Amino acid sequence: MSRIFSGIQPSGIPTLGNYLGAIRNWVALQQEPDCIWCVVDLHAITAFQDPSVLRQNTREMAAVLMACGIDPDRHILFLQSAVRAHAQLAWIFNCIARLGWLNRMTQFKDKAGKDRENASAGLYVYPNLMAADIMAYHATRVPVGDDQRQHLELANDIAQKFNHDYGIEFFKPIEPLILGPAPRVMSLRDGTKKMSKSDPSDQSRINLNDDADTIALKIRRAKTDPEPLPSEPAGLEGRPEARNLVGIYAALEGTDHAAVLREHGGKGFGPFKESLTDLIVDRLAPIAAETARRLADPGGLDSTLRNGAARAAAIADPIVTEVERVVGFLQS
Ligand code: AQP
Repeated sequence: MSRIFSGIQPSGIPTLGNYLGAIRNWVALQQEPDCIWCVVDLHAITAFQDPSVLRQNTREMAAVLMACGIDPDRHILFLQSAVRAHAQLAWIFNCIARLGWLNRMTQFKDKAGKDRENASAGLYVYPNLMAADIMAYHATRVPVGDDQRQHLELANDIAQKFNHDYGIEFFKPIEPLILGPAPRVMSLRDGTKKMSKSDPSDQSRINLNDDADTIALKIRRAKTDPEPLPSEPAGLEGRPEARNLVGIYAALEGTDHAAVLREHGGKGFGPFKESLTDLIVDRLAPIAAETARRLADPGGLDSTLRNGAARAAAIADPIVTEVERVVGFLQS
């Protein structure tokens, strides 16, 4: 069976988008024998993080993942910065990837915004580090949200060029696993923008640790349009905010847009938002409670992560040492 790898940045409190687009799928994939889950703190510092906030968010992310059902005993859960192989392989990939490839990455354009000259060099080469994360483990299946598809295509370009340049079949193609009915959850303030944990507006997202009152307020304030909900999915065309709320409802209920609209079509947003709030609170409350329980034992949490890092390094170190030998480093 091919190995599964995925990561998440501790760049804030994980959102409903992270949950529906990634974490929930990771939990389902754990029936497979060999999964590696990584809290990617090296990626997080591509935008400045206050050190004490980063430490807090990193523990919180690990606690949330376990609260959602990530199993650090049967699989591996660890912090990216604790395994040096990621940064070592990323440097080699910086020398394989072409500037032209990186220039096409839409996430860089979105995140750098208008002030491109002021973005960190790390943000620009982020996809090379992501390729290293995966290939340091010879992982071939990567569950991600739809927004990461382009980065995985670039990872495959790097793998192919490495194999070609050194005349060796070392890296295998990577397959994105884009799963579930909500591969892209959008902002509550703008239905054309992805919901992000680092969005400056807290009102744009549902955080996995929001309490019931906060969730109710955010959903009540979520942007909508004046029309009632349509009775069929075709009626969501051109209505991104309505489509997003219906999509969230469908994903949490494990159904599709059509079924949600059969039940709620024709209603105004007021009653629909109340039902949606109840559903979100019902699904997230147990996660928030379990996260709090795990955070109350930071020593236990850190020891789980250290153990995960040792097991991850035992896989990655020999692979990266072999890459270094292939490129011609004398001591490898
Ligand atoms: N809105 C989303 N809908 C569906 N999936 C999403 N993911 C993120 N946002 C959504 C998926 O979550 C996984 C982890 O993402 P990440 O933390 O590594 O980076 P990201 O994609 O940049 O996530 P954020 O929340 O937007 O973080 P910031 O704000 O720090 O950039 C990925 O699989 C991603 O697809």
